[in-house]
Amino acid sequence: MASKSTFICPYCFEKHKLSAVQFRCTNRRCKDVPDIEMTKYENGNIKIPKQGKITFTSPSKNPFLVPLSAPCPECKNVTYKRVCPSCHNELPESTLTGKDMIISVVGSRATGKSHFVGVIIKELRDRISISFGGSLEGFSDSYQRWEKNFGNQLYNNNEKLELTQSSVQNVDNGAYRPLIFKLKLKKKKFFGRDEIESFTFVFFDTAGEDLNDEDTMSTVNKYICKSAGIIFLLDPMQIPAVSNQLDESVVSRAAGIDWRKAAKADDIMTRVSNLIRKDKGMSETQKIDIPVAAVFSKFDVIENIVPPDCTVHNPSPHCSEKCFCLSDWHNVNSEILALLHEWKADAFISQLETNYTTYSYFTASALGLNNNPTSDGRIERPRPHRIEDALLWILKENDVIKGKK
Ligand SMILES: Nc1nc2c(ncn2[C@@H]2O[C@H](COP(=O)(O)OP(=O)(O)OP(=O)(O)O)[C@@H](O)[C@H]2O)c(=O)[nH]1
Ligand SMILES: [Mg+2]
Ligand SMILES: [Zn+2]
Ligand SMILES: [Zn+2]
Repeated sequence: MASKSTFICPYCFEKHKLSAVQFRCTNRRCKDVPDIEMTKYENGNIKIPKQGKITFTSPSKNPFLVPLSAPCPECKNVTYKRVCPSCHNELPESTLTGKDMIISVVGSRATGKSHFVGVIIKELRDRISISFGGSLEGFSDSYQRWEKNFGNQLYNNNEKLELTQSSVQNVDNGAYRPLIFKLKLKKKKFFGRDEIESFTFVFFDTAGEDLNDEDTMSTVNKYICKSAGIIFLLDPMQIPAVSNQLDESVVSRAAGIDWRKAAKADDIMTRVSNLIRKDKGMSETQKIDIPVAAVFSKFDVIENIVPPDCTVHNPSPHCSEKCFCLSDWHNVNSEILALLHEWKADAFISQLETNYTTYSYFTASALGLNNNPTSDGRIERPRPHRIEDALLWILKENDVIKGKK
């Protein structure tokens, strides 16, 4: 394994030497001190800083290795909590070893990003990880933040989520502060011995509002450039050739906003591509090698206008087959590409094909069939359709799971 001497924080995106990593005391009885770094990260008022336990560095002889624990200089208790020197957020092990899998979910306003993220995390934990012989654990307070910002609303109150506020105003959403989960997978070894492999997913749920100009994007959305995969959501309600075929009341319940006010998907794709090229110092003509899954969201609403013999109507086979089924994937990809052509979304297709080396088309419904929100925002418990396809494809592209004919 290649060692590295620097890391990039998934919260504030500052680059640091491994030797600069700090520890935070976890002893409840130890004194609280003003935490200027965390206050700044949360856009708080530094004249009335947030209080927190003391942070400190612990010298290491090896610049490629951060000690696992260190004693607090105040109370002498040993702590295992490692934090970023700039923002004081807790750092996962994978950040320090460079094995984070950053999944960026992007798309115009109201395309369904937050519902997608909120539901896929629940599914990963309760179903997807289990069918691949693994488990999903929240890192730090990610699970609690998922419950507060997504889970309670969707699964306890049975209400749809609000549109995400810009990270410039709200630092508590899944856009500014990513949701970090550890996925553990069982890897079959020879001689019947199982080994556990662990991956850290860092989910960013962008606010569509923040994807409207490159200046805001380059400060709040730097993570896109570091992604292991990009899930790009396309809202069929924002395509006139689709919404014209549907009942107006159905469209308004699924749309979230007036589609004429949303930025066009191809414009967002252009901005995202520019941002990545700038960050990586690439020329205009070089293609970007981050896998992009272009996903039609809200499949439940377009179900009846998609030809009935299409594979996309069937439930996703990957989890029950415990592998990524290549034949299903090929069918879905070509069906959705054909629909995009039919619906005159050629500008988006050519943006994707000229800017990226690896891309594929999918569809998903986070809420599930016959679960379009009512006009006052009520839903039944989400029962997603094919929500895992795009993510599993990204895992296949990153060699985490295998594809099978
Ligand atoms: N029928 C149906 N409607 C959905 C689904 N997912 C989202 N919606 C609708 O789309 C609206 C917007 O969804 P969000 O997930 O909030 O959209 P977003 O992309 O996060 O929007 P921003 O945060 O503003 O960028 C919701 O209020 C729902 O009305 C789905 O799976 N099915
Ligand atoms: Mg949102
Ligand atoms: Zn940081
Ligand atoms: Zn202490």
